[in-house]
Amino acid sequence: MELSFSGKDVYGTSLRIEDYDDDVSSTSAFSSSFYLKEEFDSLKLLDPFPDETFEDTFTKCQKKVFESEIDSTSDKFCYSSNIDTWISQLKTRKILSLSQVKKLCEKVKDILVKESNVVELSSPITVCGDTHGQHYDLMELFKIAGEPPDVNFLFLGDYVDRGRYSVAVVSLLLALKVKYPNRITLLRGNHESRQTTQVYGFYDECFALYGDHSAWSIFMDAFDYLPVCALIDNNRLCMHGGLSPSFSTIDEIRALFRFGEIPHDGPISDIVWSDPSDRKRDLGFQNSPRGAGCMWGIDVSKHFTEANDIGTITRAHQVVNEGISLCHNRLVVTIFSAPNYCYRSGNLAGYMMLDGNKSEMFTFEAAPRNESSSSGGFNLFDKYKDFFF
Ligand SMILES: [Mn+2]
Repeated sequence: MELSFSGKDVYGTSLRIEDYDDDVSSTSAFSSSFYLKEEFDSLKLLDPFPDETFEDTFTKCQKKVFESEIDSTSDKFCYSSNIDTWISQLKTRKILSLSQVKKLCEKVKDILVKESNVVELSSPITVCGDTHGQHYDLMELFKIAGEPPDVNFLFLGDYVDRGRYSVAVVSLLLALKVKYPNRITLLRGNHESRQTTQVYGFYDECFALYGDHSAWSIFMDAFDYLPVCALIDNNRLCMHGGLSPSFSTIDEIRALFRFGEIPHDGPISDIVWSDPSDRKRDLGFQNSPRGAGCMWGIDVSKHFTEANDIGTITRAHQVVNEGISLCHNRLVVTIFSAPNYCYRSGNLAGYMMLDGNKSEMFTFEAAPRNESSSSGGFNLFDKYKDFFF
């Protein structure tokens, strides 16, 4: 369904503060109930230890590089020939081996370390919110919106936790980043952190698929390098959560030190955790019911956009029924790209296409999942039932 950004104000009042289980203080109940037996009965995941064909190719390729004593250019070629294979296998939820994850994350870190805290981007670009391990829905998004390198993408964080395929989702997005570093930008969400992933599923999924915590640890090290904001056409500031009393200019965000685990409080924590309040009496900054980040009022949005000479603040982090929602007199846009969040919320997913002054909003429904017909896989529940109970 296509919706016009400049049409009637159908979104104005639809923001729900209902990322209900994101509150760090009320955590573990959801995580354990998520892996109910009945939910797992039909769940099949593909072989977590795929054959090493790609690995062999990679090693051969590396050997060739050493033999010919040509390093940088051949190394680039070597990566690119493997990354294509990785991308196509990840599109079918066939995950990488541990050594491949290691190589992927090393390469990702090389790219991310060079990115600013606030990545400068230009339209045309498609902006997406939370994906949360919903691999079928991410593939649906790419089917509808196109995919890199044909379309430029900005993802606003929260790739892992909650959904059943966090490893496949984040591996695919990281692989696309390696293949097309200038066509896809990945920001950090509050779930790209050690603390959150240990509660909401990604740690458990890594442990189940790789047999220990090493893959999780490698992903976490890579997440430490993700940038926290993007600025599109010098006009649209994008981040996962929102604003903070700790900064009032974009330059102040640029000057932060972002590398490392997300701190419990302060500017980086607020950028990934905060929410706008659409209650008129909530002015300034308020405490957040999430127990992290803060809530900011319409006055803060007005002042921040004027002071920084930008049009809007675009963020994700909250479930919105319609996939996209506007608040604060259209100064703040919330995008959420996980349809039927957690396979039970019934929400539409949204994404936004920007091209110069033109911006269009799109929504889509959850894609059908063919888990029972997955071939060549194994049943995670059978293999790991003792682990989950
Ligand atoms: Mn979030």
